[in-house]
Amino acid sequence: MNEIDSNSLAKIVMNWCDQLTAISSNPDNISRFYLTPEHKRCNEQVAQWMQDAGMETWVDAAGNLCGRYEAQDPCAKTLLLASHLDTIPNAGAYDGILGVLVAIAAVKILNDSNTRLPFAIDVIGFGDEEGTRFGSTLLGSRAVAGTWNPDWWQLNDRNGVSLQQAFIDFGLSPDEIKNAARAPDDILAYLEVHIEQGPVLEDENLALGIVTSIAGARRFSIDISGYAGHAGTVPMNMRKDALVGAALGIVKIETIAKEYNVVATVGKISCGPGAVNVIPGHASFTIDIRSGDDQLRDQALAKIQHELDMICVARGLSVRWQEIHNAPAVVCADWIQELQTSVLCDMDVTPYKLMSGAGHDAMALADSCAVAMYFVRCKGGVSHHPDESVTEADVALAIEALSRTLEKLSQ
Ligand code: HGY
Ligand code: MN
Ligand code: MN
Repeated sequence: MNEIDSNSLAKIVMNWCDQLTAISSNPDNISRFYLTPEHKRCNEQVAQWMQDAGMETWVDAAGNLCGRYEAQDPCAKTLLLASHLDTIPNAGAYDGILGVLVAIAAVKILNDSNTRLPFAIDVIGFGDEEGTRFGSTLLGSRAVAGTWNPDWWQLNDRNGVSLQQAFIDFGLSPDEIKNAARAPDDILAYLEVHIEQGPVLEDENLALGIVTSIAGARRFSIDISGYAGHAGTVPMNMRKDALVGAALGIVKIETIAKEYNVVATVGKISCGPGAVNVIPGHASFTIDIRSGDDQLRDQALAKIQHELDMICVARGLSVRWQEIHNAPAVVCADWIQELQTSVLCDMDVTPYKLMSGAGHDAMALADSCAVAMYFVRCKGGVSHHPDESVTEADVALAIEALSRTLEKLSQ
């Protein structure tokens, strides 16, 4: 492995990350959502970098950007190197993005040395991992896994645009979504490079890590209905205040999550009619609950649902739960973890293994093939925040590790 390749490529990848920060729906921060003009511009820009690295590119039926580097044998299986190009609102520059660009760099090393492998490589930039626009997540990777759920077509964004309409507006045909699916037999494996989004590697003073498993996540939107009323005339003990019911429920969520040692987050809340002098008649909020142990997570969830029911009964409120996402915990393939371990040992990097609390597109592809991930250290473990950062040196090691992994997979 030529040392200069990965160092010079790391500089290029960091510059690419910087360039993509400018492709945002908000001039003041990084916000790039599924099936938007920014998604299209990002696909076009990254496709150019893929083509320069010797790949044929296309946008699949789900809006994912794909780049293909052919094998020696056109009938060979395909290795998927992927991550996502969409972001949360006010995002950092590396969540998802880094994995796609590091994969392009690894292919560029092959192309520059006219090397063809016994498998093809498809680099995929998924269009929607975060679920920011429509609430449900892993939409792009689930289309590739062939597990698209037609119920999703009716999901609406905050402007009331349905996923189905957004497809049409983006130039895609909802009827053709099945064309994005990859036949599991055609896939050699799935490998993703991603920032850790946590503090462990930095704490261990390590640049890279091998992911053992990915926590399972379930997301719900919860609607509480009470009765709107005059803030000045309705006595406190006669109110059906939906927001107070939600607030008490949210505190319970935190308490139960700690009790069960799972993680649960209420990331969005709203109430209505939304006037300073009106008792809220309805309140809506989301919950994202995760654990490496799906059963434990579901036990905690059942307790939360029971407690929220009790609060609502006591206050004359009603509650409705709608599940918007359910991704079981995933275990990364042992055989690839062993290969990753030998790669890092060859690089004199401690082959540190860790679990992922964050969700990733690898979860969706686990239905189709063996999946594995490398984590890259990120400063302070900060992510889902503009302060998210990685070092060029760590990116160079990630490129080298991925390139060596391709070599070992070829043997
Ligand atoms: O929410 C997650 O875990 C991921 O960053 N989408
Ligand atoms: Mn994320
Ligand atoms: Mn991510």
